[in-house]
Amino acid sequence: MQRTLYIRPIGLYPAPAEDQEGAIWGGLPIAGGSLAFSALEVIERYPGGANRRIVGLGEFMERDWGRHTLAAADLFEAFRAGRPRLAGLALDRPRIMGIVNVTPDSFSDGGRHDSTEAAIAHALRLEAEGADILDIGGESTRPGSDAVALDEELARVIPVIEGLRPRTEKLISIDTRKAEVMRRAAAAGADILNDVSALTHDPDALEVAAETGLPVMLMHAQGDPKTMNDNPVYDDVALDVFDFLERRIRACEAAGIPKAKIVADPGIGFGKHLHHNVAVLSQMSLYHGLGVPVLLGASRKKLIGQIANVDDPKDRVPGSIAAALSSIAQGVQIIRVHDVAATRQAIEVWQAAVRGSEAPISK
Ligand code: 7PJ
Repeated sequence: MQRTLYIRPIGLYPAPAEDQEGAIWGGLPIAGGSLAFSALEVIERYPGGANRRIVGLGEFMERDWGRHTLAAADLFEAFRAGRPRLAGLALDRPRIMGIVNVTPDSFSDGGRHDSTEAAIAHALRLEAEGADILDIGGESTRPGSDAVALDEELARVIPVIEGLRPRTEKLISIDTRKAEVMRRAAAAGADILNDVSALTHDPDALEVAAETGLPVMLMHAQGDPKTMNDNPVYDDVALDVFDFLERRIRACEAAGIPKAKIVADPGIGFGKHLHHNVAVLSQMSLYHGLGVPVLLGASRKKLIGQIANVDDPKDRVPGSIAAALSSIAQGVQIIRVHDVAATRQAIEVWQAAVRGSEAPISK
């Protein structure tokens, strides 16, 4: 089935407390969060293109949407509905996922034990800086990178999860495309499975993920990391990504993973040119129509360097924060970052400024 109607909430502003009950005409809280939307971009897709127009919330509610009536009602309900907790974590405010890379190039070259200890120490530092989720990854999936063998990936990440588990109550996610790594990470105490292939890379991943009973983060990518940015092609990137994620959510549900345990991520930098990345970034609120929490991972990525002309990823922190804040302003619930302290500071000040209240979002 090819979707022909898409809706993107726009005009988001802090929801006044009394609006949370549903003052329809003035604006609706998005996904039960702290931002309300007052207008919608209605996108009608046809072969080879799409019409986009903006309608106020009142007009949207009153209008007869004809053959789109069911789709419009479904999408609207997806925007409106609150999101259940994810592995116990409330998603009514922005959450930070801190990146812990356990790859040989990322930590000391003093051998396996040293790199395990360094990764654990790094994760605990990110926790102290305010991360809500610690994302452990042993396979670099950066553009152009080679695949990592199963034994090597297990040897990198399992000792880190085992060592970290008794030392933190924060959520631990495992960033992997391999079913066996998922299984072993779950046994070692991981709380969430994060797969940049949306459980498509490993033929066993869907079944194994369902067996673990853990929540899954499904990311869109076009192609394999090695070659994905050579020649990505889309009809309309933001909508194609929506369709892919919708299909993968359905596949998960069919395999026994309920929607309440799914997070969707449009996959910035994965099989996307700069213009694709900015098209997705500028339309992040579209993905709330999937009816699940939305995740952004743009931290230090190439698009930041391309936009602002910054070569060294370590120098891309300010641009990464700008991307994070623009997504949070579109109601995105989880931001995956390297620089937790800086991102957290930015989010707290941004929130105080938009809400006119200095109460921290923390805890
Ligand atoms: C992402 C990821 C992302 C999710 C990586 C890097 C490349 N997982 N794993 N989303 N990126 N969910 O961090 O630059 O964007 S690895």
